[in-house]
Amino acid sequence: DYTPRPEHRFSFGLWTIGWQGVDPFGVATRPPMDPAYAVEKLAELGAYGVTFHDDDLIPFGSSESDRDSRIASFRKALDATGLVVPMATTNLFSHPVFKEGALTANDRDIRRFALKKVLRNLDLAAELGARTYVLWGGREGAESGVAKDTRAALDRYKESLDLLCAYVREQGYDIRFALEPKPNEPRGDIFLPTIGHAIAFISELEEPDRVGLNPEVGHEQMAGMSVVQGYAQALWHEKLFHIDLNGQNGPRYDQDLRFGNGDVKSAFLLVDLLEHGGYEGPRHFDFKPGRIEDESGVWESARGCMRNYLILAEKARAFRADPEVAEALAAARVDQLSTPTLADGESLADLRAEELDIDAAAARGAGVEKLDQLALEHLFGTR
Ligand code: GLT
Ligand code: MN
Ligand code: MN
Ligand code: MN
Repeated sequence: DYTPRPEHRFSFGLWTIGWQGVDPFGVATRPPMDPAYAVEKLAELGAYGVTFHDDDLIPFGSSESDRDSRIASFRKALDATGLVVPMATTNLFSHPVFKEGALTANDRDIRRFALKKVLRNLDLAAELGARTYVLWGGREGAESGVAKDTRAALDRYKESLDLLCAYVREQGYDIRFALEPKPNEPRGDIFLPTIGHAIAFISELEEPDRVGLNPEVGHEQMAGMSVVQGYAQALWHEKLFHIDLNGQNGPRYDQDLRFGNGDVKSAFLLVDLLEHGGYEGPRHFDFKPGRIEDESGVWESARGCMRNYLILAEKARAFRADPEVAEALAAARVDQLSTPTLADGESLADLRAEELDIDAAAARGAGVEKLDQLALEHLFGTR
């Protein structure tokens, strides 16, 4: 049975199910959704968590009293349903003030305002118990390289992260930051475009342990990257703090499809990695219910994200438990890769003294086709 339950730790952004369908060519196709209502519906569907941008909860420019009552209504829904807030983030991209950038805007006063906006929502995130704070730099980038000094922008990005890390430490908040890479859209070229760029950037920070990643499936695929290798490398660096699951069909605009739609095989291998590779965070969905749907389609697609995850998790388990798969894995020598190239106590001299039968080694087949076919058949449901 593929019924989502809180112990599966599925979470959704308020901006996902609440997306009204505004795109670059058309206006909203759905009415706004009250955050408290969204919380109730998500709990009903079996999710355990909800995440938000400051502006999802408190529209930009709200008065103090409006802010308080909106937070109170959200809290009330959380308390009533038991839903938690594992992650929060800042909207540093919608308002026109951020059109040229936020933490890396050329204008210093705008950078200071952006940082202040993050600080304010960070306090709320801590109050609501969030352990991860995401930074997606949607407007951090350029269309024309001529008007943006990339090295100075990275200095300012680092400065912001260093200040935020110090703030969190001084406040004693149990929060880590997660950078979300994306190659482009809305900017022509966004800074920290891939998992690899972001990991390299983190190593330059003052408190690198406090900063990791929130990679999104579709964003890596927009860049033509293997999302499975990307997530695996993030895990290897112990940087997979949080994830954005969704679907995408190759390099094109950011589709944010329901998880499972798009590249199904990658979704299968990704779930296998998450379930068996040591990822312990929430299974968070960042998708957009089709603009062509009404509210019932919104909940259908949210349910679909979770069901597809559970179905793929079961398929991954069955794949690994299949004796023929075990045989094919052995034939493909997959386990050999985990054996160090030089054994304990050996030296390079031992390796140099060895003679490889080059012709025999070159003639060996890899055995991958058989294994891959078994994987597909598990996926297709014929095994
Ligand atoms: C925005 C973006 C997402 C990010 C969110 C976090 S907001 O919808 O397209 O990929 O994860 O700021
Ligand atoms: Mn996306
Ligand atoms: Mn998005
Ligand atoms: Mn995302």
